[in-house]
Amino acid sequence: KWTEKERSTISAVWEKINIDETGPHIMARVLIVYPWTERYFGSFGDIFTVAAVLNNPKVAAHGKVVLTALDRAVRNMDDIKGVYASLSRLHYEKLHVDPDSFRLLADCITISFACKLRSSLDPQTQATWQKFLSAVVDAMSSQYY
Ligand code: ZNH
Repeated sequence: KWTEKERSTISAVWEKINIDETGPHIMARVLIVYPWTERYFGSFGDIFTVAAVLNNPKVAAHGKVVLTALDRAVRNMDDIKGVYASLSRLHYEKLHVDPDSFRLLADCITISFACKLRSSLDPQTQATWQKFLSAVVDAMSSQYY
């Protein structure tokens, strides 16, 4: 499914990302740009203003959790559906996350990565990276009925 060029491009992008630095940025971006996604995070306390989102340690921690899960997909590119089967079920059955929001999160990931990588995220690299994230979004949606 992936060409050697795609594999090396995806790995090269991923290697430039520090989960502890970029994870919090991603989660804050989703909550600020798409504020209705707040509804899933009732246990996170105050995330009702931009400043509160940016200073909330649970938001930051959750961003690291999500990027750590993305690391598993990068390391298992040939079985992304298998990697995320149980996580998909959790988001469907227990968390009731609208699968459309996986796409919103994916866009925030790309934008946060672009802020970090600047010109090295050239159009061709972005295309390959987004293809990878589409596979992640599909896999996260795979257990929805
Ligand atoms: Zn999610 C959780 C991943 C998306 C919401 N997540 C979670 C976890 C993980 C994840 C790993 C943990 C689990 C356990 O603990 O077991 N996510 C993920 C991924 C993705 C996601 C990979 C994609 C890409 N999510 C998402 C979205 C949303 C969410 C989009 C909404 C908006 N999650 C969520 C919640 C939770 C989770 C709410 C729970 C949290 C807490 O802590 O409570």
